[in-house]
Amino acid sequence: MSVWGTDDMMNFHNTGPKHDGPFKITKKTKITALCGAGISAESGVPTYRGSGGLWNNIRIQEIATPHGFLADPERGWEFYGERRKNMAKCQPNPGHIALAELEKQGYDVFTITQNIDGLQHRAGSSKHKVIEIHGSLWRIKCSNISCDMEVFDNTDVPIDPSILECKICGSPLRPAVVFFQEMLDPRLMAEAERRTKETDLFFVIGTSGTVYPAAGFAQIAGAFGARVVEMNLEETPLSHVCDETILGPSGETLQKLLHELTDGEFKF
Ligand code: BV8
Repeated sequence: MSVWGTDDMMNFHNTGPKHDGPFKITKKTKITALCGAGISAESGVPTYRGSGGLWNNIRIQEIATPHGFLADPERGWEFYGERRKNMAKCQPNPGHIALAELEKQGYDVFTITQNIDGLQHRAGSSKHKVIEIHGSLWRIKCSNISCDMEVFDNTDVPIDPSILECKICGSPLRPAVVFFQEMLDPRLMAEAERRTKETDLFFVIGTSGTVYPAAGFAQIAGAFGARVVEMNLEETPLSHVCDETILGPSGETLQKLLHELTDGEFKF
């Protein structure tokens, strides 16, 4: 596994456990990107951990768990409403745009994002090419798991508090995101796993690799023969399962790498 900066980009090589020697991307290469908050950091969306991280200032148990949210939905919506307000001002950055452009230029690329900010869709990636594995802050659902109210889109900022009660069962409505201690959608998990297992090139972009089961996709990809390339500002607990770790902001490193690996064909 090699750790090197963006200026080594030109002599892209691989000393990872499974793959060695340079490689190229063609239109037949199956590419999958597992993304975390780091890919949105350059858009102004705060990350969760590290300096300025969202989780530094709140007790996760009280806000981002089902029982914590239900104990005080008003406090929950204060936290999530503030995040919606900030996210609404953010634009996709070259990291998101590189993945969307890769699809537009005819490459076989799929994104599994842990992010709930909707920026990969806004960058232009097709809906069926992005799995929001931890849900979306722009969708709302009933907190009562046995209620059959449909999840619905809502991008109002600020959100009208009078709508935050379920019309069917009277329970509080909540953001359609995956809280801690909550199962991920099994259909999304199955689709993400299927795609990961058939991937040739697996990017791990801007994630601390601390939250499971999402972080596990990097291991699965490697185990099923993919070349795993991490892009981050620093090494992470996933670095040891990656063939390479490229240090630098993903808004710069991703497009440089893709340009290099397609012999200059990919550019935007
Ligand atoms: C579940 C949505 C079954 C809400 C989130 C003990 C060990 C292992 C696992 C567990 C455990 N105890 C409990 C668990 C399971 C738990 C878990 O993994 N906990 C961890 C913290 C120990 N997982 C769960 O609970 C999951 N469900 O397992 O169900 C179950 C059922 C019942 C009981 C138990 C288990 C649900 C997990 C989903 C939680 N939801 N968010 C919200 O956002 O409010 S978590 C949150 O973390 C986000 O989803 C986020 O996406 C995710 C991962 O974080 P990252 O995206 O990686 O962000 P982070 O800030 O951490 O890192 C940013 C990275 O970017 C850094 O590395 C930084 O260097 C880099 N970076 C910064 N700038 C840039 C950059 N890189 C490149 N360029 C830049 N410019």
